Amino acid sequence: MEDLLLSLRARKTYMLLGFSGAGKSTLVNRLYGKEISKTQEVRVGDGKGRHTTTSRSLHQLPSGAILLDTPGIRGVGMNSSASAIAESFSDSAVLASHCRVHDGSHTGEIGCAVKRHCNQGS
Ligand SMILES: Nc1nc2c(ncn2[C@@H]2O[C@H](COP(=O)(O)OP(=O)(O)O)[C@@H](O)[C@H]2O)c(=O)[nH]1
Ligand SMILES: [Mg+2]
Ligand SMILES: [Zn+2]
Repeated sequence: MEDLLLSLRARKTYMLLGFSGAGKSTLVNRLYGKEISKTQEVRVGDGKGRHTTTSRSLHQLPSGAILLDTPGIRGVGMNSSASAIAESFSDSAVLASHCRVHDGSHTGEIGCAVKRHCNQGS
């Protein structure tokens, strides 16, 4: 815990990511030195977390480092709206507007600007 605390720099924000019940909020509390984020026993039966943390929350440690506690993830999917995806990946959306095929899959069409950019590795 001491090594972890020392590695967290003031004015930097660190995000805790992990499955529900992994111990993210417990870690926030330990680092802070008191109970500032609610934790919850994992469910008896399947041992999964209960999603006690339902929203993201920012906690500033006495050292000035900032922790972002998040609700656990049970899975990751692309279930947001098309506009939300376009917003999140706006760089790709701009590139896609330069593709020769306008409603392509960007997986290998001739003249695909997205693919070209990815292949450049930048
Ligand atoms: N055995 C063990 N239990 C832990 C550890 N860290 C957290 N827990 C327990 O795991 C449960 C879920 O912790 P919580 O911090 O709420 O998980 P979160 O959903 O990732 O925020 C609680 O009952 C904690 O007391 C750990 O390092 N070891
Ligand atoms: Mg939590
Ligand atoms: Zn394309």
